[in-house]
Amino acid sequence: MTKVLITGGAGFIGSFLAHKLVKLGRDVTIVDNLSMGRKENIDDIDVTFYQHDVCDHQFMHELLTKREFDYIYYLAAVSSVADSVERPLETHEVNQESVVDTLEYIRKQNLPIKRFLFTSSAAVYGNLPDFPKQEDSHVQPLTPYAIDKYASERFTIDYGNLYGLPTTAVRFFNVYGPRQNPDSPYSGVLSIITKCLKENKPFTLYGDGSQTRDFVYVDDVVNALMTISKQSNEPKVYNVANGGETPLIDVIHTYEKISGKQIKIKFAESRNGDINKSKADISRLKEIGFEPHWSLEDGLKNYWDYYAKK
Ligand code: UD2
Repeated sequence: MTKVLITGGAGFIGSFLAHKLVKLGRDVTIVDNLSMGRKENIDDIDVTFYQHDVCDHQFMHELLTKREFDYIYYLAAVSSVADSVERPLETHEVNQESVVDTLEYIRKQNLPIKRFLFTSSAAVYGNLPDFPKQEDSHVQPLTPYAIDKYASERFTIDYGNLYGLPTTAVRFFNVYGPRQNPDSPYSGVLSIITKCLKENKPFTLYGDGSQTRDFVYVDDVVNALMTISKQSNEPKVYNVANGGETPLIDVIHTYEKISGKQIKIKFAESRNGDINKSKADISRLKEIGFEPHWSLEDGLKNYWDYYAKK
């Protein structure tokens, strides 16, 4: 049976990936310290779960040797940019050192992996004018989070180029869907809007709502990861996005229609460093056979239905 490790597998994206892989009959192991993830995200699937920190190198080494995974999806991270600005050294240990340590251990021990996939972020592109963002557009990592994501992504690719490890990295754009944790002010904006709609609470809109994002539904993200990990090509980076661009205010109005509810908007100053326009060029992903299946409207419908049913 194919053995898969998902670090961060109890989190929002990781748990969707775990559900899909279990459905496909894979033997799935999850390492997650539950700092952002939740155990209930994976309670209903048959996985081996370790509540553990990926920074515990000894633990990770023993696990990697014992299980000899075929596929490793590296999603464990401190995903809050604000947190990385507050605690650059601690977040660096998770967002970069743990990744390099894992790659190095695989190299030194000659572990027989089929694919190591690291999840990076559109944050690496920063605020430069290149548009839409292509994988070889200029980068401008502006925060410790973005610096670590970029460096880990480069290490991942380099371990492929220098030592022949089968590696890949992806850059996530604005992923949304059920189970995204809305509890931090820096959580995905759609998880916050969903919570406000559900609880009839006002939503604080930073800026005038004209800022655009490339929103991609979590189901499409999982399909993109599956498509990418099947490739046996040289180490590459892929944008994972929908390839569309929607102003935030339009998203809010669409969601209001779908939910049949009106949201009370409190306008506030734009956030420091907020990006005005974001959109991915996903031709590289399309070249290997991926097509996004979820329009923003369908994704939002599914998202809302998930809560309506609960
Ligand atoms: C995303 C990533 C972030 C980093 C960044 C790089 C998420 C959740 N965040 O930030 O980690 O990679 O891209 O570019 O994927 N907003 C509001 N009200 C709120 C919350 C947000 O108006 O309560 C606005 C926010 O100011 C921004 C937009 O909504 O203009 C999207 O915010 P976000 O935090 O979901 O995502 P983003 O693209 O800023």
